[in-house]
Amino acid sequence: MVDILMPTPMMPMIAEQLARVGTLHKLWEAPDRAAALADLGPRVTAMAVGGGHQPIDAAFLGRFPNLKIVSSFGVGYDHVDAAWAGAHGILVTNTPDVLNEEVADTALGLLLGTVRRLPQAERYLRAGKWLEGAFPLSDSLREKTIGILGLGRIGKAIARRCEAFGLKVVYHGRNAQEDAPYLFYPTLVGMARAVDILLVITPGGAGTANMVNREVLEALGPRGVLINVARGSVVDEPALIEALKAGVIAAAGLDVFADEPRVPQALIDMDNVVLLPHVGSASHHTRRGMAQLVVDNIKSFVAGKGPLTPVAETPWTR
Ligand code: NAP
Ligand code: 8YV
Repeated sequence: MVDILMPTPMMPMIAEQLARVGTLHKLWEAPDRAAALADLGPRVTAMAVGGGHQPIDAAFLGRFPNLKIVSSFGVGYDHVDAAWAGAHGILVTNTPDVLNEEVADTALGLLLGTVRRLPQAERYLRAGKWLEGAFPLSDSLREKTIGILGLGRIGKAIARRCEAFGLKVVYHGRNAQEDAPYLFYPTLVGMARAVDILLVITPGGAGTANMVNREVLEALGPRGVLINVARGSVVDEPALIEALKAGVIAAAGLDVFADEPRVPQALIDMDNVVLLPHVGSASHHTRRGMAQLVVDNIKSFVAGKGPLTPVAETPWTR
């Protein structure tokens, strides 16, 4: 039997199924964490990790000399040091594709909510203010251009929805994509200058840290709207707060933050932002699909068939 470690709680269906694949160790239930780690360290060959806030870094991974696979919940895996894992022969898997449409739906909901000020309008009604007069007119999606930073699997699902809403779609990434029917901007600042809405859906991590900085926000301009459904780390959060306060941009819709679940009070206090608690993929349907993929990666690996969805840093040759 393989020994499988789960460092933090995950969806019950993951634990139930993994307990049938091998001996499952729930680290958070151990009365003495240090003793449990010392005991399990050499035995653990597989690990299932949440997309949460505990970093699965080199210091942690280094405690498991026989670890072969880390199956991570979520498509983004910036909480896992996949480069270190790859260099030490450990596979990392994530949960791509099964969440594309859900996250794209959330992104469009956040976009509409932010531009049309729907949460603010709802608060207005609940506060009884409609009796005193109509809610003020809002900005509109009509005749607008949206720039997508990160035209990947989810970015493309968002782009298709934006087209249906009549938006003009353009994009920026490290590479122009020949088969994408949208205008490519080779620089982020150049794209920000040209669009009304900047929507961020890249991976997090060092490669994208603080990409959306003061210069980009200034280029987006005083009528510009920022939507971030990627990672908080992609946006310079203090610069964003300053930009929103000073009218450098008009509004922001944020599903992700630099230090989740802590959200700066300055953002909570602002009326020109819409804030969501990282719910991009958070439906029963989609979370079940992601959970199943976490299990299936480990099952497939244990059965000698290799991982189903290895990340780029830990390629697998069948
Ligand atoms: P993906 O298919 O790998 O797409 C990522 C895109 O980002 C690619 O188009 C890539 O294009 C671009 N990119 C990567 N590094 C870049 C850089 N340094 N500068 C500019 N562009 C860069 O990933 P996905 O499946 O669409 O997921 C994207 C991310 O969304 C995840 O990693 C996660 O962080 C986030 N996410 C958030 C939620 C949520 O709940 N809010 C849910 C799911 C995912 P190039 O290679 O051409 O640069
Ligand atoms: C998850 C996400 O909510 O897949 C991702 O990258 O951000 C979300 O779908 C998160 O990973 C789980 O906490």
